[in-house]
Order: sequence, then C-alpha cells, then structure tokens
Amino acid sequence: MDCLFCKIAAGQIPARKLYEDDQVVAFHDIGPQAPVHFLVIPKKHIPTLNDLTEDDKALTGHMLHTAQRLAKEQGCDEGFRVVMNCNELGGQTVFHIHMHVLGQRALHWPPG
Ligand code: DGP
Repeated sequence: MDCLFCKIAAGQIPARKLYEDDQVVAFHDIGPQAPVHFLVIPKKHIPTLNDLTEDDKALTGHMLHTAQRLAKEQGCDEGFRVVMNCNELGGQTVFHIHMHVLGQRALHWPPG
C-alpha cells in the first residue's frame, strides 16, 4: 500500500510518535500550525471520511478519546481544536483519515 500514513503506522517512515496501540497512532505534525499540533490516525487504511462504515464507529470513537487524552497530556487543558479535512475541497492532502489536534494558542473561527 503506497500510503504515507500507513508507512508511519508501520514504522517504515519515522515520525515523532506520542502514542500507539493496536488501533491508532498519534504523532507530531511535520508542519505544526500551533505550539501543539499532532495527528491521530487509525492503523486501518481509510482514505477519507466519506469511506467510513458502520464498522468504524468504535474506531473513530477511540480516535477521539485518544485525541482528548493526549491534548490534556500536552497541556491543552484550557482548550484545543480537533479538525478532520475531507477530500481536496475540504483541505485534505494525505488520503488516510487523521484528526489534527491543535492547541497552546488562541484559535479563531471561522478557519480559512
Ligand atoms: P491534511 O491537509 O488534513 O491532509 O493534513 C495532512 C497533514 O499531514 C499536514 O498537516 C502535514 C502532515 N504531514 C504530511 N506529511 C507528513 C510526514 O511525513 N510526517 C508527519 N509527521 N506529518 C506529515
């Protein structure tokens, strides 16, 4: 599978990992947009949010709980943002679903 995030999940491409279990991996974003900016990905290859099925409900819930727990560990108790981009129009550039977790600065709305 020629997928960057599958390769990171498999340890074939290095990343600054924060957490890993049998279902998910979390690692720092290569181009951080905030003092804290990490990604939570499933180990299962799912290209976009449009490809989620009923079977992925527990997995995506686990991703969200992992994001919340790690945000707290990274000192984002005051607040943080979770973003998932879907497809080119939604700003997605890596086609393996991922949650961006951003924190440790004031985040404004609406995003660009
Ligand atoms: P998105 O645009 O939502 O698909 O976000 C993809 C993110 O992935 C982007 O913020 C940069 C990050 N990224 C791309 N390539 C790498 C990489 O090789 N290593 C790490 N750690 N992050 C990457």
